[in-house]
Amino acid sequence: MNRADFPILSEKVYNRELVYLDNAATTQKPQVVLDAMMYGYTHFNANIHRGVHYLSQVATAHHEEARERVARFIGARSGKEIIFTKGTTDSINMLAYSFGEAEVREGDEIIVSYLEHHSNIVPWQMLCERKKAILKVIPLKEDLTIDVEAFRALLSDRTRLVSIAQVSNVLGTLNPIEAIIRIAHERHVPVCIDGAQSAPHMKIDVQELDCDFFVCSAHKMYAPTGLGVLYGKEQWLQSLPPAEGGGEMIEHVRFEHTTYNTLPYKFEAGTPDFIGTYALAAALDYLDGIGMDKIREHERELTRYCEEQLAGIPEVVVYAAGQDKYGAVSFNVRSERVIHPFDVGTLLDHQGIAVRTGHHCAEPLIDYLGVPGTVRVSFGLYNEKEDVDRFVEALKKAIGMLE
Ligand code: 7TS
Repeated sequence: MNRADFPILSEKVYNRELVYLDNAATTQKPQVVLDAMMYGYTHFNANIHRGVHYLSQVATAHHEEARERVARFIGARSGKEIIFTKGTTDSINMLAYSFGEAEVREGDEIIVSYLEHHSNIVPWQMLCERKKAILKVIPLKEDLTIDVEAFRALLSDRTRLVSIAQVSNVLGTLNPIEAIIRIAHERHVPVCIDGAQSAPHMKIDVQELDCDFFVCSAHKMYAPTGLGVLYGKEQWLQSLPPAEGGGEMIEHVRFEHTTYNTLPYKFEAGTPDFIGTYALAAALDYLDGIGMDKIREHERELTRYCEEQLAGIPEVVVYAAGQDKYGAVSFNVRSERVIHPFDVGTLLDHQGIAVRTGHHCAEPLIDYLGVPGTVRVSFGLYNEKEDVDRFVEALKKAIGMLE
């Protein structure tokens, strides 16, 4: 789908046509996004908000329009609820600091799940260390799905926040976040959704989900890198303290006392990536132009097809096999033993197939699977069945060489 819009996909690697199947790590950029970056630097590069001059006003207007564009894309009530950050990791760290300062005391509890990316574990661990709070972990069922009943039992009067991924970056599976949010809210516990792996693949509506916070990365959504979003319900963002100090986040600065800016600027210290936000808006226009539902169905179909093809190779073990997947499939090759995923990845790479191998920054889940890592193929909107065919053919060749 729309492959011709992505110039990098015509690159050759090792003199072969590139098959890019590492989209969960980062996505390639369509020409409209590359053009937006170039347009921004060519026509309105000037620092925003602080300038009276023409270029600064144009740059500010584009940046604020981009904020409204993001709000529409994820169904937020307004741009006041959209904080621009450096990415998902930065968003979660910012939230862990800000929420932690205001809401977490000694003996309180934060809940995450077993299959989180390190970005949704370590910032909470650091908070727990700082505050002498306790990190609790929702276990998985045998089929690697989230154990919702176990989650219900983990909630207590000391639970302050639940933070969980919508889609697993390793398994590609969709977590039951509607149930998690409903059950948490019955106990008046707020929920943060890590949307790094869902926002690129499906329509997001934070109001319908009723999550309290939602985070994602622009670079996984066909937009520039170094940019992300922290969505928070306005009443939460109003009450939480800023995580970082500096320019722009202030109202007045006196040595005796500083007062803070209004939302969303209270959380945005320093010069933001205002060219990146302009290009992000172009990426979101591009995605909506195709239609997020169409993208979701196209990628679901690709993962289904990929699993079908892998099922025909006896040495391949797919994780969470048979479950609906949103963009990613993880597997290993076993003959006498598990062949190290790095070896499989290297042999695929030499045939022009870009996949990711290792723990995918989710070591607890990989330990739970009892393997050194997995090989992960992950799809973007531009992938086609022919990419799967070329990958499967290359994998069969690799297995032949390794056995
Ligand atoms: N959360 C999830 C679920 C992710 O998949 C990732 C990145 C992050 C958070 C962190 O995002 P960042 O943009 O701040 O780095 N996941 C991956 C991956 O699976 N392979 O490379 C990066």
